[in-house]
Amino acid sequence: MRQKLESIRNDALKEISVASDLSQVNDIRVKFLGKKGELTNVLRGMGALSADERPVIGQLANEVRESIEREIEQKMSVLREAEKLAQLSRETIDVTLPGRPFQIGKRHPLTVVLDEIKEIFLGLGFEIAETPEVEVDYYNFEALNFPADHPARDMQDSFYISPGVLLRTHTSGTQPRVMEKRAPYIPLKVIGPGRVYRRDDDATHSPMFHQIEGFIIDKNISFSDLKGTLLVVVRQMFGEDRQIRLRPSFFPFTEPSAEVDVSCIMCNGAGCRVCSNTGWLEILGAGMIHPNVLKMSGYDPEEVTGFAFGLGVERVAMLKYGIDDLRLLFDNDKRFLAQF
Ligand code: FA5
Repeated sequence: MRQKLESIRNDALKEISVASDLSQVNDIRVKFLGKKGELTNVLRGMGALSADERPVIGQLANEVRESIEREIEQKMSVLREAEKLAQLSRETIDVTLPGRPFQIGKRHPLTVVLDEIKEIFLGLGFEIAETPEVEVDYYNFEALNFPADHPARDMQDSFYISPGVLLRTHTSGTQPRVMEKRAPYIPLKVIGPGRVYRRDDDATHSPMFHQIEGFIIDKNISFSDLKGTLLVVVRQMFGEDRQIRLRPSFFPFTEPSAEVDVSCIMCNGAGCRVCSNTGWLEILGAGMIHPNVLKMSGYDPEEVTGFAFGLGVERVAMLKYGIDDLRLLFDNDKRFLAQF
């Protein structure tokens, strides 16, 4: 048995030394050390040995196994190294190939439009206020002269977080929030940009959209100040040949109130898909701040007056870039977004 073990060792080491690739070495491992391998077979016969011989032969068998395993490991690492070197010599690098271009990101078209509008108002001396998107009933409705159960609340049917707390339906809450902090300071000239939420969903209405609230409070502010300011802003935004049109409307927090349209930039008023063949696109609601609203937030309507407006940012982007479905702005298709 001793001889048998020695000859297994010699045969295995000889075969390992001439093996030329990893799969051959693996076959050798199976042949000698595997479940049905030669060494394993010899060990199975150990039961027949005497009690004296068994530990001696057992120790020798372990030595033989260890020396074969060691040799296999060494050979494998030599072969792996050789394979790596061979692969490196096969691979050549062509340093004259052009590099991969980096993709440079861009601002979202809505961010571009928002920044542009903010810039125009900052130039006119407005300050920017930030107010919360999750709003309490008081600032979204009550302080804007919408008492509980007022039917005008239905037009903005909304997403409630809990009773009395909702995702704001417009940015008009900026008015009472800023006024009650600053009253009786004049002149107050503020814009409040941000996201708003409504139960709407079609080509020109999204459930989440952006508005920019704007308002001025001072002595002797009149409706013509509102009209003049809006005309200046629209012309800076869309070009000097744009016209605006004011249509009578109703908001509980302004009196009188108006919806404001801009002559369509795509067809110059002739009628097209973007403006639904009317020649005009509604971009904002506006009016003179209602005396109740001024009073509730600490201003004296006998002393001061003010105007306010709420501009739809997506509508401005549609008009500026000729987009006929506002939902494209939120689909996150890079082929669409990369155009702006
Ligand atoms: C308001 O939200 C008023 N808070 C505006 C206002 C402010 C009036 C201050 C008076 C004084 P309105 O619901 O009309 O008004 O919305 C204003 C603008 O937001 C619209 O002209 C339109 O451009 C845009 N808008 C309204 N709903 C959506 C919608 N679902 N998706 C995209 N834009 C919308």
